[in-house]
Amino acid sequence: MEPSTPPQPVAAPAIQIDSHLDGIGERSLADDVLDGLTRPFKELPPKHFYDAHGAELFDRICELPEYYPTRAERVILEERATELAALTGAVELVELGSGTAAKTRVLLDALDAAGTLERYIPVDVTESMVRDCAEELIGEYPGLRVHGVIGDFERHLRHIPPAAGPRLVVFLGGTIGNFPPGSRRRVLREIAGLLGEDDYLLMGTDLVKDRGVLEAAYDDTQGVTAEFNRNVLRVVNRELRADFDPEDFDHVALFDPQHEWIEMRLRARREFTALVGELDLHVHFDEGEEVRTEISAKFTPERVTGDLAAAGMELVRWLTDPDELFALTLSRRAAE
Ligand code: AVJ
Repeated sequence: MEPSTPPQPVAAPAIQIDSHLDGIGERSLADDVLDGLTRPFKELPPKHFYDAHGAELFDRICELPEYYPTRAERVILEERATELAALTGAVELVELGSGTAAKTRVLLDALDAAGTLERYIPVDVTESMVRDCAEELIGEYPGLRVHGVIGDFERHLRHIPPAAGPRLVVFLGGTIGNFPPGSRRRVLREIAGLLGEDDYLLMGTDLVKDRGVLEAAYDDTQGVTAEFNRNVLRVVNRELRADFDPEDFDHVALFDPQHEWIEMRLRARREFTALVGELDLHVHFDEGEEVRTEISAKFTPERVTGDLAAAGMELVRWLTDPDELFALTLSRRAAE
């Protein structure tokens, strides 16, 4: 008989990454362009800003003197992470739209210091960012496991692995504000579906404030936001063989006080017709005609609690920075 070794326990790999993207992403751009650019009031959804160049421009936006949300949110995290770790006792952190996970480390540090941290679950459409960040994090936090989910948080939340213990789901940056009220509640309801009895949601929302401050944050003097806005046309040109000249458009950012949201638009400087090759579609613009490219909702405490309640969640903590520019809310599923 062969000498046999006793069965060894197989160590779970530190990094696991599952991809749920299957080329449907490109189809969604084609659908969005066909729908959005043939409407009487043209519109493109903001998710198409973020190719590699767009992600880089967004990182530059976060450093701009006018763009306060990133800094304000970081201040709140730095001040409250220890308290959040103690309160949630989370063993795992699920992050929706993780990107480079820059602010996440503040929370990981606090959970690590509390001795509960076991697993980080980043959910993002950009696989390279999730991979790079997973490699870095397992080096920084010995024993941490990273389970990346490559997908779109509007479509792939059901692929998030089941909780291994109390979990904290984080949705930072104010991205929830990119959804108009109806879809916002739908997204929140889906997120609520990820929460068990012992789980919490930590969500960032930008707050209603002086119009000048808001508009400056979306129309910086260096023109970085304008380039970010025009980048959606470069994405459409490349992915759908279109011939837009981004320089044919002015960047517009306006606060709509009735809806309490910022609207970004691209305004045609002249009349022209563009061709979207992949769709065999001619798109006509009059001089001065606009495409809405983003709404970014600004919240009051009432609106946040109302939206959470409509999605079956209740507020546990309202956390804000000293200047009350931005809020982080900790919430959980409401008792039935
Ligand atoms: C990443 C969606 C939160 O709405 O403030 C920044 C994107 N747009 N400047 C925001 C953005 C213009 C940003 N979010």
